[in-house]
Amino acid sequence: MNDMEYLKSVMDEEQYRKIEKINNPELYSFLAEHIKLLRPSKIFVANDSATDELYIRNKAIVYEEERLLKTPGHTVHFDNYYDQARDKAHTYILTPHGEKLPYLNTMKRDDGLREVKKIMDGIMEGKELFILFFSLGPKNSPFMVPTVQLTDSAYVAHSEFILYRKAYDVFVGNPNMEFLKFVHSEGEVDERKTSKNLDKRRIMIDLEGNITYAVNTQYAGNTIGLKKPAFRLTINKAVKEGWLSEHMFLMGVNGPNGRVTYFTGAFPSMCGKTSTCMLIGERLVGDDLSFIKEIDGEARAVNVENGVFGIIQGVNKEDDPYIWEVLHSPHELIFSNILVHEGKPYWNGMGEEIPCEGENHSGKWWCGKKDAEGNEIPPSHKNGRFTARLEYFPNLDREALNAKNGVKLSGMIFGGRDSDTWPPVCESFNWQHGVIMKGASIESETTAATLGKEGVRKFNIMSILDFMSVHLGKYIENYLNFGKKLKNPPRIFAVNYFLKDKNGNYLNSKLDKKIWLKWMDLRVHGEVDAIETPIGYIPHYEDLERLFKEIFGRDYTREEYEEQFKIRVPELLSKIHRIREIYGSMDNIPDELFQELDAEEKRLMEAKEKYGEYISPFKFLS
Ligand code: SPV
Ligand code: MN
Repeated sequence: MNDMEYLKSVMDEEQYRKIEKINNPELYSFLAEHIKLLRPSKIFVANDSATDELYIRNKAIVYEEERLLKTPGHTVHFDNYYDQARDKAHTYILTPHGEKLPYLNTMKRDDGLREVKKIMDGIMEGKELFILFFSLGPKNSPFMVPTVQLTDSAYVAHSEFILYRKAYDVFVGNPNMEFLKFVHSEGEVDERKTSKNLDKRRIMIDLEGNITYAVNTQYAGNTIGLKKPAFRLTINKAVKEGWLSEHMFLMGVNGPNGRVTYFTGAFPSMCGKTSTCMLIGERLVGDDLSFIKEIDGEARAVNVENGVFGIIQGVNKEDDPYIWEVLHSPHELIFSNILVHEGKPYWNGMGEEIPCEGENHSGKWWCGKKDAEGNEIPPSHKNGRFTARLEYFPNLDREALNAKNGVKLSGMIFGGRDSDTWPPVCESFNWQHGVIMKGASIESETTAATLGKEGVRKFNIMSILDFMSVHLGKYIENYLNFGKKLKNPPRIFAVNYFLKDKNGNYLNSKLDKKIWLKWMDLRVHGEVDAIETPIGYIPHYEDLERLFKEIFGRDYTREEYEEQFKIRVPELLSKIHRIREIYGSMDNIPDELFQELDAEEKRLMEAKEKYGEYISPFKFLS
């Protein structure tokens, strides 16, 4: 039996006809191989029709992976109590001979495929398999990466319809097209319909086959193939093809006279990524993943996705008016791992009274309930989330989201949680300096929200380390080469929202990031000068004073400025030593990286000689 005959034998007529229309032998063999492995009892192929999408939505309810909430269109999904985040320990990049990558698990390709296929053998018996077609990036654009997802989870399928652009039509119109492949099974579920065999949870990334596998898990960061599994594949693809696949938001900053200037931003989690791209009065394009390509000598950027899988903890009416509105309107929305009481969702830090009973990620919940380890269970999980289409956001820049050639990228922003080293905003001298000293040097302090000790600095290059499926040296080299293709590369900025004084109080308010963005916009357009320091350009006091006055109507004192923007030489030097040590322990790191570190160290030493260890920005004016 050939692949088509086999597919015909396992699908009903209507589903088979949808597959037959595509006429892509690679798709047929991928489907045949995996259907033989998974052995689903039923198969549904979704095209781009509203009917097929509704079929999936209904199945999420029928299979009890989601439950209806009171507000029309809203549902809730729960993951297993111990399946609430990406499982780094059980995620493996498959390499031909098990070659190591720093910071990530790797496994020999053959061994990894054998292991995961053994776990997945017959795993869909009694279940329905959904076959789905989407595009990463805008359809029929230079950015488009077509994808196929196989999953037995209607929740995963439903989430993808919210988060990505439907692309069955692209497959039908383009036989022999290359595509990425994602295979997921939630495995056996318990009475709450959550994945049960977490000890056999695996996420395998097969770079060579352009396939990812996820099994015995439901948490979206593991299972939604198009999100983080695909990201490991596209980082590799981008490095091979000379473009950038990044863990970055994409936003437009409104400037004078209706001007819009686009920026991407990379921040480790809990460091202000969402709050920056959702800033009141600015334009949202994407909150998590960007593709950046050179087109006609310009850097152009798109949002990889079409929706938001956002953290819900702490979302309240005052600080997050746009998200709040999305969460309180009757349209399609999935809440996950929040508290439900009488059909209403509640979450930690929502600014409203939370009832002392209901159902959450631990099952039936009451105030003071403890888990098996004796830890008190909060009303919602700290990684509880919402899944929503971007089109619902009042701050969406619709045109930018749908632009086939993307938007012109004028600036890239890098930031981490840093209590004592970087100033609030600083512009690099040039592309190479920015790539190395800002992006490749990101460190972030651990918070109470992560396991382990608080305040420990963790290296996180471009905030992409969890997904770094290629050698770091290759990744950096690709970045440096990318800049060389551009007539006028994006400016690179570093921000730090978390500077503290000696008493541990934050030096900036949460809102100040808006001022830094407006300053970046002015810099991009050559409308303000800046002060040259050993680490890059920082704002003049007078420009910030004016911006604080214009935007917040408040005084910004010389003392505040001086304290925030002083150059902290000892901390900056220690950082250079740490970063040098990290890269020094790896092979094949480009020389340019060490040259930039040495040059910055030298500039800092000279400044220290001249002005001392903690240097007022005013000193650099003379
Ligand atoms: C992140 O952790 O960076 C996220 C959420 O965007 S997840 O989908 O889990 O990766
Ligand atoms: Mn992310």
